[in-house]
Amino acid sequence: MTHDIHLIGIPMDSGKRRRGCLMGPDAYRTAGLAEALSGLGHAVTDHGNLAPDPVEAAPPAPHVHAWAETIGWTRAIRRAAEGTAPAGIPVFMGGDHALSLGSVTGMAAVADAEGAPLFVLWIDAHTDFHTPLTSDSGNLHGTPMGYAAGREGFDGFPDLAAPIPLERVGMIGLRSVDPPEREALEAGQAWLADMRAIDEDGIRAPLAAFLDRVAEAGGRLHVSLDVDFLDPSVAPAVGTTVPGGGTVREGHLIMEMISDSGLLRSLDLVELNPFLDERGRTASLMVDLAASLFGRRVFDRPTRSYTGRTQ
Ligand code: EXY
Ligand code: MN
Ligand code: MN
Ligand code: MN
Repeated sequence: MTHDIHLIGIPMDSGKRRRGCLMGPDAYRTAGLAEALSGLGHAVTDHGNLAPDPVEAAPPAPHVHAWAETIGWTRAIRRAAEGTAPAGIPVFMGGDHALSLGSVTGMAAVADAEGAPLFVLWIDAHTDFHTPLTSDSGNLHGTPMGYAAGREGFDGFPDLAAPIPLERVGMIGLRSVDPPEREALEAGQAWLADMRAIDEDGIRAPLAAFLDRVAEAGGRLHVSLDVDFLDPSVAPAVGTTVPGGGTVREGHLIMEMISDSGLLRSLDLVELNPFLDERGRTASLMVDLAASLFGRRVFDRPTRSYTGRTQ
């Protein structure tokens, strides 16, 4: 199946203090993302790069970094999501993970209008479930899922038409979760697969159960892929590396299973910092993973239903 894919460049660096993600969109272009996807038969449109809306706003606490700039980005990204998603599958090329403040909430509004509940698969070492007031770092790239799920503390950000309930959130690759995030998540219904779960059960069985939940609900899936899901040995170009991450093959299996499910609605590619890369190897790996998500295969496999049986 081919899609109309809309590449949206988001050179956003306001989610943290270390700079470099602003070069991300052009790194994906240089690594051939559009060509990889059009080579699979998809119609690919590159919409160029967004810029943040001008915003004046005081942060809720002095340690919170780039509050007004991040609100400005969130508004612009939501508009872009709502403007392009009806025509196909948006790919939000980051830029840091604070871009999901706009992409996830924009896609939730689009999915609401389409009558298909949006689920989110957060592929990340981190849960990014802080609020500005629970975050010690004050880096807003650690908060997008907190905002999208409707947590308090984001006054000044766009109102949420539809917060995403935790039973519609899956997180995989977790291995660096702060106490306030763990307390807030442990009580809820999110599907959480930390690296211990992957060590013990692999990718397939747990992910199939989550995809089954999406399919049974008639939902659609927003995939948010953070470079730091991957082990730093294979993906060094990210500012928040955490040892003990996913392998290249685990990354591809996740992408191929989502692709086989037919549930994909939108994609974030986030936290790539080309300044930290080695001859573009991380950018190229992210492009390869996106190609698996959009149908690249070695051989076609028998389609598996997500009740775990092979047809
Ligand atoms: N939880 C830590 C913080 O809030 O500062 C680290 C967050 C890293 C966020 C990156 C995007 O995944
Ligand atoms: Mn900054
Ligand atoms: Mn993240
Ligand atoms: Mn992360």
